Order: sequence, then C-alpha cells, then structure tokens
Amino acid sequence: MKYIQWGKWLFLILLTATNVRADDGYRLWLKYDLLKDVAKRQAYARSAQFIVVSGNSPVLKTAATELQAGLQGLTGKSVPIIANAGNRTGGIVLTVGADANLVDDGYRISKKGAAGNLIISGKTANGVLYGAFALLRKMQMLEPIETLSLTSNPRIRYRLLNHWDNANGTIERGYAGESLWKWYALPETIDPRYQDYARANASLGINGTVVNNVNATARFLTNEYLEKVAALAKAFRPYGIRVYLSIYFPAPKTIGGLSTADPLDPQVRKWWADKTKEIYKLIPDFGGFLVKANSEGEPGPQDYGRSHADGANMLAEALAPYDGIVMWRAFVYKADPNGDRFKAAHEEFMPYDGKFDKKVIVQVKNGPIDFQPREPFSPLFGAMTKTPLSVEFQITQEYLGFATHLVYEAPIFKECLEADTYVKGKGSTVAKVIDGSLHQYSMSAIAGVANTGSDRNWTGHPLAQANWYAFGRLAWDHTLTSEAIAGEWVKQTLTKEPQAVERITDMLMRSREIYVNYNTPLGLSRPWTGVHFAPEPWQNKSSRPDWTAIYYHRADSVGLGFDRTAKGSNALAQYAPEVRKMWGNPATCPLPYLLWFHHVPWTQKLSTGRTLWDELCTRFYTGADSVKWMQQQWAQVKPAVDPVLFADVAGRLETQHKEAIWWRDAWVLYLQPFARQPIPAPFKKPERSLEDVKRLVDIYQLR
Ligand code: BDP
Repeated sequence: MKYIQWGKWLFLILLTATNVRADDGYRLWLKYDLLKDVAKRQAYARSAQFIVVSGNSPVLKTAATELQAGLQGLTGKSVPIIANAGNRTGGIVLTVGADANLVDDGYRISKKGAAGNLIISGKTANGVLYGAFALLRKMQMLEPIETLSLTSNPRIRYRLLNHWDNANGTIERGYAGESLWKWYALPETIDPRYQDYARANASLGINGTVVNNVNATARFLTNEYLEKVAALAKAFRPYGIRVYLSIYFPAPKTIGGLSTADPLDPQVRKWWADKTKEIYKLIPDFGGFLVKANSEGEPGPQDYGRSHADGANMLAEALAPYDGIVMWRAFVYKADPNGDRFKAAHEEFMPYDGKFDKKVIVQVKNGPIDFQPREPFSPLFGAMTKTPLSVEFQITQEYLGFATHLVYEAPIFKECLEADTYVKGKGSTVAKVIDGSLHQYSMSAIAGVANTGSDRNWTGHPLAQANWYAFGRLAWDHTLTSEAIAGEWVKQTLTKEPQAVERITDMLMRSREIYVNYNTPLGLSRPWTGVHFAPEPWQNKSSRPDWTAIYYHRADSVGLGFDRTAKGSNALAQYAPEVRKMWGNPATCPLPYLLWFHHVPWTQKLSTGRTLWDELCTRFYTGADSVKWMQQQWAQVKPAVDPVLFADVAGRLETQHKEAIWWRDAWVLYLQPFARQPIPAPFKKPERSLEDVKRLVDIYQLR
C-alpha cells in the first residue's frame, strides 16, 4: 500500500516537473518557453550571441532587455548586452538613424553578409523596440531569421487602447475583473503589472492608452489624480506608450469654480489652457484628450448653444503648444421618437466637416449604431472628407457574449476596414480613409475599447486574448488577414503543434459567424436592454424609444427589419450612390445586412432559396448547433494545449452552447406568432415556452 502511495506521489511530482504545467495565461503571447526544436534553437542562438545597444534611450534599453529575455528563454543560452560589437559577428545590433524608407515608428531588420550581424534599425527608438518584438515573434513562430530582410511601417500613427475604467476600480462593459489601475495606491505604489501591460501593447505596436472611461469624471483632472496618471505614464514610457485622458466637459465648473463651461468663454478657455499646462508639467509626453460630449446624457458644448467643433477646437487651442491631440467622438444621438438613430452621427457632424482644428480627429465607431455583432460601416467614413477620422472598435465583448462566448473579432474589424465607401470611386475603403491615404491626412488614428481587467489571464476568456492581439496587429497593418493573425496568436500562445494550430485557427475564424447566427442573423440588431447580454426581442419599454428592442427589429404581421430605403427612414441616402444602389435593393443587398435596411415579408424567398422565416430558423438552429462543433474541435486539441487552459475553455464553450440554445429559443418563440409559420424541418420546436425564456432573461438581468 505504502509503495503504491509513494508511486502516486512520485508520478505527480514528475508530471508537474516535466511538461504538464499549469498555464494561467498571464504571459499572453510573450511566453518565450525553451523551443523544443533543438536545431531551431541552435540556429537562433548562432545568430544571437550578443546584443549591441548604445546610448541612454530608455526605449532602446527596453528593446535590448526584451530581446535578451526572449532569446534566453527560447534558446536556453545567455545573451549578453554590450555597448560595441567591435569585430564580433553573430549578434544583433540595435540602432536608431535616418532612413528614407521608414516612418517614425517603422523598423528594418536586415543582415550584412552571411556572417554579419543582424541589424534592427529604426528612425526612432520606438521603431527599434517594435523591430525587436517582430524578431521575437518570428522566432516564436519558428521562422528562419538567418537571412531575414524586412521593412515594416505602421499604416496608422496613433494606435490606442481606450479603457472604460472608472476611478472606483470598476470597468464599464468590462468582463475580466476590475480595473488594472489601482488608483487608491497610486502614485506611491507601482503594480508590476503596469509594466507587463505596457510590454504586451508594445509587442503589437500600440503606442497610446486612454486610461479612463469616456463617461468621465472631472476627478481625473484634479492635481491629486494627475499625479497618479503621471505615475502610470512613467511606467509605460520605456515601452513607448503615451497616456491620454477622457475629459468631463464641464470640468471648469465642477473643479474649476467657474460658473460656465461654455467653450467660447475666455475664462473657460484659459482654464483649459492652464490645466493643459499643468498636465504637461507632470507628463511631458502626454498624448491628449478623448471626449464624449452631448451623448447619452454626458454634457457638452451644445448645452451652451455651441457646436461640437467649438468644443473640440477649444481643447485643440489648449493643446496648441504641445504635441497632443483631441479625439472627439461622433457617438452622438438624440432621443428623437421620429428619427432613426442610424442617421444621427451623420446629421450631427456633417455640418462641421472641415471646421475642426488640425489637432482634432473625429473618432467614429465602426458602425452607425453601437458595436453590434454585425453592422454596416458608419456612413460618416464615406462622407466626412474634410476632417481626419479615426475608427473606434470594441474589443471588450459588450454585445458578444461577455467573457463566456467565443468570438474572434478580427473578421469584424476587417469587415469594416475593407468596406468600400466609394467616396472617391471604387476602392475607397474605410481603411484608406482612416489611415489618411485617401484624403492625404498625416493625422491618423485607430482605437480599441480594451478587454483587459484584473483577471489573472487579463481577458477573462482565455481565447479573448486573441482579440487584443488582433486589434494591435491590425492597428499596425490593416492589410494582414484575420487568419494569419489568428495563426500567429495560436502558435505563440497555445501550441505549435500544426494540426492543433489549424483546428484552433479554424474555430476562431468561424466563431463570429456562429455567434451572429444564433444571436442576430441577417442584419437583426440590438435586441437587448441594459446589460446587453441575452436577447430580449420583446422588450418594448424604456425612457426613450431607441432603447427598446422593438425599435430595431420592427417585427409585425407582414415581416421583419428596419426599412431604411427612401420609403422608410432613408438612412441609405447617407451613403455613396454605389452603396445605396446595392444595399437599397433587397435582391442585391448582401444577406448579412438585409434586415438593417429592409422590412422583409416573412414569406419572401431569399437568395438561399428559403423564405425569410425558414432562413432565420435555419440560422438560429445551425448557429446554436455549431457551438457543439466548436466543443468537438476543442476536445481534439486537448493533448496539444495546457490542461488548465483546456479545461477553462471547455467549460466556457459548454456554457456558450447552453446559452446559444436559450438565445435561439428566445428569438424563435418571440417571432413565431408574427410569422405564423411552423418551425421548418429538421429543426425541433423549443421545449420551453416564451414565458420560460423571459423568466431566464429576467433572472440574468437581475431585474
Ligand atoms: C455603449 C455602451 C456604453 C458606452 C457607450 C459609449 O453601452 O456603456 O458608454 O457605448 O461608447 O456601447 O459612449
């Protein structure tokens, strides 16, 4: 008996000490575990015997130490950092210098002669840092580096995360724990996690972060909080990351003691100029302001009869002496019972096109409504030609099943970026609008609402790390494919075993469409209230009509969908004629957008050969069934991934499957009395009643 006990213990100890090790996800895609492939390990070690760096730049030093840590981890060899290569070869040289082929943050990796050193050069230290991470990425993916020759420039200048984090530690629409920022302990205590956060971002080329919620409080502009923000900025600086703040427009009143926040009032302007000066004294590389104004109850310049341009330009004037910008959000819509919320941003902003200061960029959400699982691109991208625009994506899964549902978002981002606005003829993609190339703007920006939180694995769902990763990679280069990015992430984060890589990449690639199918197929949108989790298509009461579900889906005895053609709200008129023509005709409108633009009769035959009702049912049912497929795929990769992570994802997929069926049932049971059609074979009628589903949702919403 004793021997058996000991044997068991020995086995467990061996198991723990060898390859079965709990992976808590903390290291993200920056694992740098010793490579199993010995030949590769040796080849890398031969090309990386030392690292040369000179000068005092903190960012260059970061590049060197990151490379050193990565190389040592991957090859198992120690790699010294030296100041001068002398005659030595077989090392990596980091250098900053003029290069006509590079923009500020770009990098070049090249080798002089077969035996020479590998040179990572940049026009700026940031460029070198990004080059160092690119080299590490190549090695993590087992690509050859001996003959590497690579030039890479970011297509967009300001690549930012937006944190919707509050001073009390909560995160608006955050599903991965509390805020990373421990305001109560700052500025004295610097959580080591701040540095890990910065390096993860820098590894992708993200160069800025807005640390507080767009629904801002003035508190962040008090001296007490600015010192805390300055401490964060100091922790991020060696990684080339600048800090930005969301501002509360009436701050001159709330904390400045003034009687107004009118942007044309000289005292108000002086207050902002003085406040900005104070900020730059504490944070010399401060990035600028992000503003949500006159939106969803947030105050703004319109409270004083002034325009968005007046408000933005006042802040731009305060920032004029410094290298900072204003990001003014276009997410603005009034409670108009007769209007169409879809049209609101265009209506509000078009009159001011060309009237914004050169330091202002207007930040537009990818779609016209609000981060729905699928939206057509915002018409502003094809209309506001005289103002630089940036795109705001949402990485956190507000409408995508929080942290339990698997949705890989690169296809969402790409769908918007590759959409053709036709504003300057065919090929005028949203990507070309926002990277500045279409209208020749040097100011270009992209923002992602972060999905990070205090959870040990940063993002709650372990596979949601891929969304942070994908946002960063696309912010650097929007021409990368979703699939290539997924493959990169999987190989660096989960496994290098080729079949498993292929399987997980496939799951990721299909996940968004699967979610859309059981959640909002064929262009349905916004079937929820407050917490934005489970669909509540029956929801018809709210303080404003555009906060009900029935406002969006418009189900009636005739059909389903929001008529936005000339016969309806005519929102289509906000798009270029080519887009209008294609989307305005139900026969040519792509099925994924159909119900965004048309009220379609239940019995209408669609291009799939099915009626609207049958097609909807098919999508709801196959969507929910496909989650089962994802579970099966995941089960097959078990031997190739960490056991703790495996179990975590397997559990979440099971929950997702249960909820997908429940959500399918919510829609089908709610819509059936309108459609007055049977559920088509081979699908079975839900076992529960609509009342059962409503009860489930009510419990979830805690109402
Ligand atoms: C919506 C969110 C809300 C945000 C708002 C915004 O539900 O929490 O404050 O967007 O972007 O999606 O301002």
